This record gives sequence, C-alpha cells and structure tokens, in this order.
Amino acid sequence: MTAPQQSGTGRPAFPLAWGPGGLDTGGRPLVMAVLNVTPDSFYDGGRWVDPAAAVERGLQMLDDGADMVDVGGESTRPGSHPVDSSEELERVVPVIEALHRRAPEALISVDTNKAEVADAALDAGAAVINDISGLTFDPSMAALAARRDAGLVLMHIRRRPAEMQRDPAYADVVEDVAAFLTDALSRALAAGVDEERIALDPGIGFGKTLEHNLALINRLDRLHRLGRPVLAGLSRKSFIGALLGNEPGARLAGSLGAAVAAAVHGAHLLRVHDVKETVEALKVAEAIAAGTAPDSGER
Ligand code: HH2
Repeated sequence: MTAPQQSGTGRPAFPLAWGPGGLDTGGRPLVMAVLNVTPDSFYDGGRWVDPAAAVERGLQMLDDGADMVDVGGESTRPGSHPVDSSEELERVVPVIEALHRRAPEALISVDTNKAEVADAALDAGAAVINDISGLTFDPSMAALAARRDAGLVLMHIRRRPAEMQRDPAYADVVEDVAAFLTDALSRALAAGVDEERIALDPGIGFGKTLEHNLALINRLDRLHRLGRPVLAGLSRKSFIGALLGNEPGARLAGSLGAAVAAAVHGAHLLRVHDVKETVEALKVAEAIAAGTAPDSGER
C-alpha cells in the first residue's frame, strides 16, 4: 500500500468517492453546510421551513464555498424525539429536488437515520446518506446504501437523542468511539458498501460530556487508523456554550476556533452552519500549517 499523502496540517488523505469526481481530502478540510428544514433544530430551527427560502439558503452556502450541503428534516438535538418518516419526507424531498435542479453539480447529503427517507432523498438528487446512528437505528440502511451506491457518513451515538445526555460514561471515550466506528464500518462493508464511499464521525455532542467532546476533538487523528476520512460536527454546539457561557446565536467565534482546532487535529470534513467564515478560517489555518500560500505571490 502506498502511504497516503499528507496535507499541510498532517492529515493523511483518503480517497472519498462522493459525487461524480470524488472529493479531495488532501487539502484544507472540506465544508459540509448545514441546512435544517425543521421547526426545532437547536440553532437554525424554523429559519428554513419554507422550501423556497431553504433552496436560496443552500445556493448561498454553495456560493460561499461549501463543498456540499447536508439537508436534514429531523432535529436530533439532546432530548429530541423522532418525527414520522412521512413528515420528514415532506420536509426534505422538495428542497433536495429543487436544490438539485438549480445546482445540478452540487453535492447533496441527506441527514437521516431512516432508510425510507434516504431512498427518496437519493431519488430527489442527494448522493450521500448522513446517518447519525452509524447504521444502528434502521436495520435496512446498510443494504440501501449498498444498493443505491450512495456515499455514507457513519456517526457515533450513544443511545437515542431523547436520552443520550443522561449520564454519558465510557471506559475510554476515544477508544470506545473508535471501536463503535470500526464495527459500523465492518457492517457497512459486509452489506456491500464501497469502502471509498464511507466517512466516519465521532458524533460530537451525541451522548458525551464536555470532557468527552474535548478528548475526541483532541484525538480525531486516532480515527485515521480506520483508514477513512473523518467528519466532525462542532458548529455552535453546546460544548462551546459550556466553555464560553453563551447561547447558540453567540457561538460563531467559538465555532471557528473549534473548526481550526479540529483541522489541526485531523478532521477532513467539517459540518458547519457558517460557511463563509469557516472557509476563510480554514484557508488561513491551512496556509500557516503548510508554511506556504496555495497560490504564489505575497500580499
Ligand atoms: N450534528 C447534528 C446533526 N447531524 N451529522 C453528523 N454527521 N455529525 C454531526 O455532528 C451532526 C450531524 C446536530 O446539529 P444540527 O443539525 O445543527 O441540529 P439539530 O439536530 O437540532 O437539527
């Protein structure tokens, strides 16, 4: 096996076959833009429930430099309960369809843990399934991802969102999450999903204390041993509020600090609400880590 290429911040680059040309995980972390078409997401809930507004928001985030847009129709914030698949379908399908029509080359993922919703989202133009349950909530998800040749994010979660923040405990959070993701990856491969279509995510905030979240972000590089790109969702999450004593609306600076730290510690992709600001922060961090500007010429 040839050694994977290293980026400026020392991440090994793994091939990621999402979209027609695949994604380059060898440069600065790629940006997955969050587009929640829900009434109750912890930060953008209620803002994009009108499908036309959601589509404009998606196009704006692509213009701002997003590498892909992640459309979600069910909040999985701590304490949340699942919505019916019919409701989730009604929320996400029209938005994915219209976004795909307006920007046919854009890479779209669907944030769902239900195979039925994922299937319809793929028909509507999504190419990636972002499953926050790491294939544990819906027994048909792995086979669906394989049959549809979809990209797949496998995320770690402990229990269900409704009860995940009740006394989270691990023997060793970094090793326990790595073991969960190793298992999820094996199940995906056994179902026939192409390895190059899979990314892994430690699930920041999903059944974790502040200490657990910090340890996981600090050791994102541990997941490189699984041989797949690492995605992290840190944007405006409560661990930032716990550190700064502020509400989601005031967590932009904290989120940018977290994004840069995650890049340094090994994230290949970041799931964010604030695309333009994050892309700029990552470009600067990456250039400094590489010690050279991506194009020549001093400014
Ligand atoms: N976090 C959220 C939702 N989906 N997917 C991945 N892969 N990783 C994450 O960390 C992640 C995720 C929660 O954030 P958000 O979508 O903004 O909120 P809500 O669940 O309230 O809709």
